[in-house]
Amino acid sequence: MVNYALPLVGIVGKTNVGKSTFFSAATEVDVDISNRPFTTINPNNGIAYVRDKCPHVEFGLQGCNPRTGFCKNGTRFIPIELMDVAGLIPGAHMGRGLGNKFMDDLRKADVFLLVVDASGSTSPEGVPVKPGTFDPVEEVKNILREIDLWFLRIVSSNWDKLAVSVDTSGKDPVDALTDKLSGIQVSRANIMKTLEETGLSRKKLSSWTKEELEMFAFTLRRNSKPLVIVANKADIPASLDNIKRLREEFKDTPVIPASAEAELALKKAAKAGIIEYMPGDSSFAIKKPEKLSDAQRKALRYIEEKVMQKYGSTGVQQAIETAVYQVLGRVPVYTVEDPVRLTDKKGNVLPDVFLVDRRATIRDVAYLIHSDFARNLVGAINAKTKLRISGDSPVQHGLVVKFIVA
Ligand SMILES: Nc1nc2c(ncn2[C@@H]2O[C@H](COP(=O)(O)OP(=O)(O)OP(=O)(O)O)[C@@H](O)[C@H]2O)c(=O)[nH]1
Ligand SMILES: [Mg+2]
Repeated sequence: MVNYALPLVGIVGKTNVGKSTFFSAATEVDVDISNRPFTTINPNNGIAYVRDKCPHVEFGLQGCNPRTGFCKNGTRFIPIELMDVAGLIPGAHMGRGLGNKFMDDLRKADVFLLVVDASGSTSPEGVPVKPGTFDPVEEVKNILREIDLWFLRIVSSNWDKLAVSVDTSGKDPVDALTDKLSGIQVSRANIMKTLEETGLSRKKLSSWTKEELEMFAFTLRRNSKPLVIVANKADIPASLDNIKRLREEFKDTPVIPASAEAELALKKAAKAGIIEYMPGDSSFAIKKPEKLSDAQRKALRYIEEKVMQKYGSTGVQQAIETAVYQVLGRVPVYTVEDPVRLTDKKGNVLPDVFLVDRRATIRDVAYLIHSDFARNLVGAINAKTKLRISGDSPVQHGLVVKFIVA
């Protein structure tokens, strides 16, 4: 049994901006959606996918047998975990709205999708208003501040006690901080990087000022919870100009225009057999135009004109892939027993694929299967080149590999 953690992508944002719509569109899980603040209270968990060109095509095989996810028209859909939580409003850290404690549900997230109402048609409290009334740039700043303050709450809890015990016992502060923050998916490397960047690596923990603790928490948040900005409600015309401004303002963060509502409608129409549509596609085809109601025809025309022609896709699939591939730097690696037929022992074609860090080695992938397996690894075969490679070779996107074990 293969056991490995899927990348966990957390959806955060102001209340009533379309987070649950995005979640539902991506996972096809039905959840509460409505045009009022604080519809979601408890977190929603589901499986979404990143796409990859399935290697079975390049190898000239008829198809494949994924153990998880699926393959359609030569596109492999590889599972990831998606989580949708309650919405934040300014002052959440002081308990306004639903507060920010529910962010703890997202402490294990590897990356965040920060969903923003690009049309500016919801107030900072999530109340619906005329498009263009509010500024999504301010909205992103507000949410980043609330996420930072959530981090600060975690970092500073029991701080004095920790600081004194580290300073008096001579324990390595990096070890102590790594232990303390393991619950929020912060690595040792990230803690070291953050200490360097903030100039705090040589300063005794008990002598950190309030400002230094804040700087540490905020920098650590940036280093350990990278994000993608999802400029949602892009179908509303007021969004176009705001998306430009978001890109100018947040230069280091990908900004993906999206219409979660359009993706949800297309997925439902495809399920009902009304249209032909694959997630992430730049268009859809109506199967039986004569069967459409006027309302359906109008809705599909709206999506075609306001979303597909303008942005090239609904952005939902693109946002998830930007988070997993570009920001997190994961790459798909396929493992097989037979490097010619690309099968496992039972004859399943390309059954397993792992989303691993692009800096991983072949041995690291073997570890995901079993530690004994990795220890006894003597090399591997790259199924595409049929060449033998060493366990220390780096992985690449789309690598198909057979392990050689002593
Ligand atoms: N025009 C437009 N409306 C959208 C889009 N996505 C979501 N909405 C609408 O926005 C409203 C809020 O959607 P939800 O998905 O419930 O928002 P949320 O962020 O989960 O809200 P809370 O759980 O209450 O914080 C609903 O009326 C959706 O139909 C979109 O892409 N375009
Ligand atoms: Mg919601």
